Amino acid sequence: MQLGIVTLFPEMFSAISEYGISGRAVRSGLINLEYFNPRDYTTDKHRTVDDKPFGGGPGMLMKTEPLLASIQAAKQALSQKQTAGETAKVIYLSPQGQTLKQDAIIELAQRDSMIMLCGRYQGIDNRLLEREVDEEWSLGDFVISGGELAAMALIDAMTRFQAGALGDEDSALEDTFAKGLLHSPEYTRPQNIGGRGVPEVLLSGDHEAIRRWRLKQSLGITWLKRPDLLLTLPLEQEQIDLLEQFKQEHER
Ligand code: 9D3
Repeated sequence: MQLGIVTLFPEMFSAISEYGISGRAVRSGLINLEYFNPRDYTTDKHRTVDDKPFGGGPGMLMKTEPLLASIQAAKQALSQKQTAGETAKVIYLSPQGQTLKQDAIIELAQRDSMIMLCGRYQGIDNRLLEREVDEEWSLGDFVISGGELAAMALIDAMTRFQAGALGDEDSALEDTFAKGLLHSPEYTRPQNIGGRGVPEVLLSGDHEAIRRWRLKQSLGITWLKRPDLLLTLPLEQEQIDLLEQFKQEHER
C-alpha cells in the first residue's frame, strides 16, 4: 500500500514507521510512506505555512499555495508508482469527517494507495477542501490538535489487514469489534495475585468449555460496558443462552 502524507510534521510518523507491527510492515515494504511537507513548497524567505483567516477571528489557517503544491506533488508521485488504473483518493482527517469504525477500516485497507491530508492550526481554506478532498474521516467527537495522530491511527489500523503484517497468534478479523463483541478477560502467570486466582475453567484443558466460557464473558462484558453494540448484532441461539446465563449469574 502506497501512502502519500501531506503534513507539516513528518517526524511524528516515526511513531508508526519505527515501532511494532506497523514498523515491521514499513521496513518490509508492505506499507510505503512518502511525506509531502508544505514547508518544502514555500517560496518566501521565511518559509511561511500559515495565513490569516478572512473575516478575522483567533488563530491561523494553513497557507493555501504550499498546501496545494504538496497535494499536487503527492498525486504525481503516487500516480507514477501506480500499476493499474486506480488513482489515489485524497483523505482529509478532520473533526467534521465520518467517524472511523472497523468496517470502514477494512474497506480502506483494501486500497492500493491514498493521500492523507493532515490539517494544523484552525484548518484549511474551504475552496481547497472542495476541490481536492474526496473523503473526510474523524477519530470521534473530541478535539486533537491536528490530523497527524488521526492519520497514524488510521494507518496502524489498516496495516493489521495487510496480508502478512500480523503473526499467526494475532488475527485482525478475530479482534475486538471484528465480531461485534468486546473480548473476554485474559489471565497469565502467576496463578495467584494477592489471593485472587484464575478462573478454574482456563486451567481445565477442556477446550470446548473454555470456548463457551470465553463467549459467555464476551457477551456479558459487552452487555455491561457497551450495550449499544448488542442492539444491532444478530445473536445465535447459543449466544442468547450464554448471555442469559451471564445475566442470571450477574444478578446474584
Ligand atoms: C477547537 C478548534 N476548533 C474550533 C475553532 C476547530 C478545530 C480545528 C482543528 C478542531 C480540531 C482541529 C484539529 N483536529 C484534527 O485535525 C482532527 C481531529 C479531531 O480534532 N478530532 C477527531 N478526529 C480528528 S481527525 C483530525
